[in-house]
Amino acid sequence: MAIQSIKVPDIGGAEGVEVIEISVKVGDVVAEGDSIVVLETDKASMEIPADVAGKVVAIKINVGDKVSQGDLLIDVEAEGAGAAAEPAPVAAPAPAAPAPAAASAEVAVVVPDIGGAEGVDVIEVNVNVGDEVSAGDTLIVLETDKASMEVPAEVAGKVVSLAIKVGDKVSQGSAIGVIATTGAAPKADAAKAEAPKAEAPKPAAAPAPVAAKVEEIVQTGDVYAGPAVRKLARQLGVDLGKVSGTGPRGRLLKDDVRTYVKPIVQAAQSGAAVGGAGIPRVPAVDFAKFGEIETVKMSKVKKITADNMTRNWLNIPHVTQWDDADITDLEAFRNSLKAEAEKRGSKLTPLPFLLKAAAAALVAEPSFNVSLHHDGESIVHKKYVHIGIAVDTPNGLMVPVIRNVDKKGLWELTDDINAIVKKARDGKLLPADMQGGCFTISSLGAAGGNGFTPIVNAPEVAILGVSRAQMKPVWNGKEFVPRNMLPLSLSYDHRAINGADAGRFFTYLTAVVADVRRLLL
Ligand code: CAO
Repeated sequence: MAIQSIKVPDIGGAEGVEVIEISVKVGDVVAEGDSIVVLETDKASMEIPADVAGKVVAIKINVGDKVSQGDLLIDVEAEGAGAAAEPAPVAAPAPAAPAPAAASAEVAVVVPDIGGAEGVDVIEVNVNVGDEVSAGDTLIVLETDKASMEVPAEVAGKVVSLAIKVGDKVSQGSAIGVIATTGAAPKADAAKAEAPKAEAPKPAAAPAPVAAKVEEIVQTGDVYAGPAVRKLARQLGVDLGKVSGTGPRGRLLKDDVRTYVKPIVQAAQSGAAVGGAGIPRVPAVDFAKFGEIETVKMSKVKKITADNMTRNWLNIPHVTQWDDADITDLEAFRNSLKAEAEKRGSKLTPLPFLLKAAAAALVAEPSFNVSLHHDGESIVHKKYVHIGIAVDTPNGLMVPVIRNVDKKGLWELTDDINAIVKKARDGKLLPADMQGGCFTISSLGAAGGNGFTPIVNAPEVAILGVSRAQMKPVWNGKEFVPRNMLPLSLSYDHRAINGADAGRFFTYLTAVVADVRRLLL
């Protein structure tokens, strides 16, 4: 049998990236290219595909683990290997030297009798592969509508694989994982214990499972939560009455407590004036009282965007200025390039023109190409011009960054935009694709609207909002003439930028948009 390990591939240098999903179980057969694990950073999620086909024999990570390039993910028995003719291998080959004193055995751990409940949610996995556990330690926590159940380890030893993850539904007998015992073998027969198979042993080889510890989920006042959640809240000093529940029927989950606590801790650590924590929460409302509803889980990207927006809105003193840029001539130029764009196999929208104009304005007004240093005492001036573009994707809003915009032509920028937007919409952006921006453009032009207040994307200090261009009557000193006017809104961080700088930057930018020949000056 050829066991091959699948490891974390090159993920663009990202370190300590969170495992948010394990898409396979022990026993699954995967084809090359099948997604096995999903990793997620603050900015992107990445599906890691199997680079070898075969049967999954061990899972080396857990949801919530942090991994980097080269870390082990799963072991597979490669396809075509393990033919019947091959002898069954043993975990430890017969040693030439005297056998070690302690016998070891691998024990399959299964869900014990849980009172006949079926398809019960796994709400916690309390151990990782490689952990040493003592008999009685809680391995997993299950929760039904009525009760939560802690499933303890029946033997002491090392967790060698896990066949379960948070969110799985299990019933009595479902596999939890495998524990390699050391010292005295468990109740299973000794012969088996001395020559255990490397594969997960049959549940029958395991000792009788111990009973789950069952505790009722109780409703006290407005709080609907299980004991594990109450215990966590007690440990953290959280008043559960202030936490919104996202579980079935509004049940409070551990993640709800963590989501509540995280911004308070972050604000305290950053020394910021308790960023939003002092603001009363919006009270929970039972919308079902008023009519039919459907509650849908937010994607991780959406949750992160919500956190970032709140953080940026509360921490940055925003000022927004509005202006209309005359794009009549720009549009004429763009239309004259349409055939050429088609020949190149691309489409030329106003966006690359806006990127060029913003880059020129950042060079002309370097007070915009800065970030506030986290020491609160200095300003970082950037000598490069990288600009982020807000992209609407099925997962939520992503802001990939186009590099060296000041040095690129319209066609190169068009190609860069097309490539990065596709990557964003395919969910393939790497953290590095979204880092290093100096400024952001958020274009809602195609969607419509006269104007909006974009939120600064910290640590950048300014962002340009683009609304829908429209023909408008414009006074030219003698008469009203029809001109194609593009509404722009510029939000900036008033700690870094003063109004006079902003006025100059905006005037420069709109002048370039109105007459792109200025880019040559
Ligand atoms: N006014 C009128 N029409 C506009 C326009 C504007 N300001 N901007 C673009 N258009 C037109 C384009 O020219 C194109 O029309 P044609 O096909 O006739 O040429 C059409 O609208 C569609 O453009 P597009 O959206 O495909 O391409 P884009 O380059 O303008 O934008 C992208 C690309 C990725 C920025 C955009 O698709 C997107 O995702 N925008 C959403 C950003 C967002 O959600 N921001 C909110 C952030 S909250 O602060």
